[in-house]
Amino acid sequence: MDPKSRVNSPAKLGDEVITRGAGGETHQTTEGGYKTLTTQQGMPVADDQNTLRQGARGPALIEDGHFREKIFHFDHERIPERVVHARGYGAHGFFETYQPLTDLTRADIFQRAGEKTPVFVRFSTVAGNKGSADLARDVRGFAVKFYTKEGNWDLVGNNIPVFFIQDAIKFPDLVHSVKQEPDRDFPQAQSAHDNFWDFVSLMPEAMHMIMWIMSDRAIPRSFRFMEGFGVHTFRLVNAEGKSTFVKFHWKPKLGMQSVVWNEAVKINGADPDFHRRDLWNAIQSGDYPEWELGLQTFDQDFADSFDFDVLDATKLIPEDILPVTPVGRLVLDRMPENFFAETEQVAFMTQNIVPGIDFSNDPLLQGRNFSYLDTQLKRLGGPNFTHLPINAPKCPFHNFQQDGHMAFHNPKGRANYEPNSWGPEIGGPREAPMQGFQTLAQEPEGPKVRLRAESFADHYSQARQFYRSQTAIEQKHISDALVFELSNCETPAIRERVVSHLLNIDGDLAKTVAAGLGLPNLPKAATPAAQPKMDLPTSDALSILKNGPSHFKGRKLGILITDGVDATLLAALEKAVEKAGGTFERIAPTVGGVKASDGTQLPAHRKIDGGPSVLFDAVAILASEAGLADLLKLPPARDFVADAYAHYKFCGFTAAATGLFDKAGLPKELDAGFVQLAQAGDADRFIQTCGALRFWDRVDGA
Ligand code: HDD
Repeated sequence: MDPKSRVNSPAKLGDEVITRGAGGETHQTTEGGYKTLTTQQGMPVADDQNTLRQGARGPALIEDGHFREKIFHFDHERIPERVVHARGYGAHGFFETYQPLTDLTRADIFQRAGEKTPVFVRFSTVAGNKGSADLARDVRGFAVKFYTKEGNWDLVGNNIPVFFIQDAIKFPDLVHSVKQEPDRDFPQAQSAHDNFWDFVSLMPEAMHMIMWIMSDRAIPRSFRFMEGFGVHTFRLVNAEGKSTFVKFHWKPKLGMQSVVWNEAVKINGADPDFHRRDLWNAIQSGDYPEWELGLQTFDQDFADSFDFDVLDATKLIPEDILPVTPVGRLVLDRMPENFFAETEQVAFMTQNIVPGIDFSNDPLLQGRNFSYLDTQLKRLGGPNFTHLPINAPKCPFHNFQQDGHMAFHNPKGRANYEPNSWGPEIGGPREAPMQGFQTLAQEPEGPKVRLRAESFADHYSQARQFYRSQTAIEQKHISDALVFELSNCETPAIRERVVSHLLNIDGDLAKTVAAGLGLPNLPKAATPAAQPKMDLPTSDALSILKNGPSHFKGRKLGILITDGVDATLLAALEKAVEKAGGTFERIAPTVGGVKASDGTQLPAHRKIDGGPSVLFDAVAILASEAGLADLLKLPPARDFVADAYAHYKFCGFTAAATGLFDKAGLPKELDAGFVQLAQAGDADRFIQTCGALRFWDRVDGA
């Protein structure tokens, strides 16, 4: 061997060498105990640093099969990203059934109390590309694959209970309008542009959903703190064939929480992976996120008497009218071992249901049932994507489908058709009329038509109900969001058209938005397709803040420290956070940390530039008199407190920290969101205070 080709050989790289390869395990290990690097064919590789060439400075040779294989594989690593919901993050876990629901459904998953069913969940944003930032203002996907004993059931939902459109035929238009504009390929992961608002302003049915996505629901603090919804009306069918309508809800055990918009914008810069990192950290540290599955069930009489059509996905059924009954819990306790193999290749399909669950005639759901199979074929490249471990059922499965690209479940034996007369041993599977899935028998309703039902025509009443159910703070966030988004639209007529719809939702909202946009005159209200029912009772369940938690569990404290930090106080604070079920990070002028009052060197988790306060739910500034000067020199330290103040965060502080507050321009008179930490005994009280999550009283003064 030419000694020069060994110059950068793996053996010289020590611990950093990672070996892999199909046949790697079968070879003797080399220097240092590593597995031998091989090609995909299992051939041991002697040199992975240099292509084969004619002379040390000569051209590459085509006989270099190892190089060819390596570069070929690399060139084919990518698959098409999802056309929507491209950016997502998944985790494994289980669903535990509380009580049998045999009266309602024969679905196997709901037959036994305490039954645990494995699940895979993928959360996502909708509009952005795979590499977009987590805190886009957007709907979040909440897709759950239940690996039940009678097949995979996919509940492919969102964190918002309604949708933009009523009929699936408009889905491509909706998605085109919100994605990057086709001529310029921007803006990325944003609805704040002309095409989106042009489209929705011409589709009044979107108005209810518009209220939701302009609300704080569209900027959740974490996947762990958001609700999920199946959105459509589905059916449960029991063993006697009796059907009950159902809407599915996921309620986070930790309560709901969102960020404020200015925070979202800054998080996207500071940590574009904020949501995925949060889920990763929670699960890796054993703090498993949990949701309860709740059902709203109802019969045809309820459906007939309800104000809206239960088949219309732009409408919800308020919980005050039909309470949500918890029927089980979802726990996420394991991250995928390989993101691509699991999270990227997982194929959710609304048409994956199991005996005991059935569809309603919701035209959006019906259309979705056509779409998902196509998209998986496109993304995953062939009909055998169901063989991938993440997509295969965990129960036995048998059929006569065969061959195709990459088939790795291949039937054995002679029979590949049925009926056949080969007997049960070699003849393969047969239908099971009693056990198998039976579609609920339904009479057709009328002639074949392309027609939207009259009962779908009220587009404003529930939008108004949603807006009016919010606290004043949340209403302000909605109007601020509308002003922000529409200000990014270049075409004045589009802005006016949106305001003309807002006038049908709430006059004050319309006026506030018009003023925020500087519209010289209010436009005329849009002509409704049907007279709206208008004044529906408000519903507290629609507000995040009316349902806020009062604890710090699952939340994170950012502790800004300096040299000379009071070691006892810091230890007490960290203990108090942990006692409350939260986590903390120390932030310091350097990541090497600080020398504490007792002389110990305390490492930091982040340098101040990389640890802005937007990454935390509350902050504590434990500056010492001696260390204050260091902070005053650092603009990010000033931003740390100025942002925490502007984002209504609770701030614990030492006397010396007030010097930083002055420099950051905070008011002299600190409000009750600031809690002085004079001694270790103050730590618990501060963390309890932080349980309110934000000091909203600051809103007017900020
Ligand atoms: Fe969809 C993906 C949720 C309407 C067509 N959708 C997708 C995902 C979620 C939803 C969570 C990501 C799944 C994953 O993590 O892999 N979609 C919804 C909800 C809707 C909805 C809650 C309305 C209530 N979707 C909808 C319609 C259509 C689609 C009306 C088409 C007619 N959706 C798709 C798709 C996607 C998808 C193109 C893209 C990637 C994928 O399926 O796997 O087929």
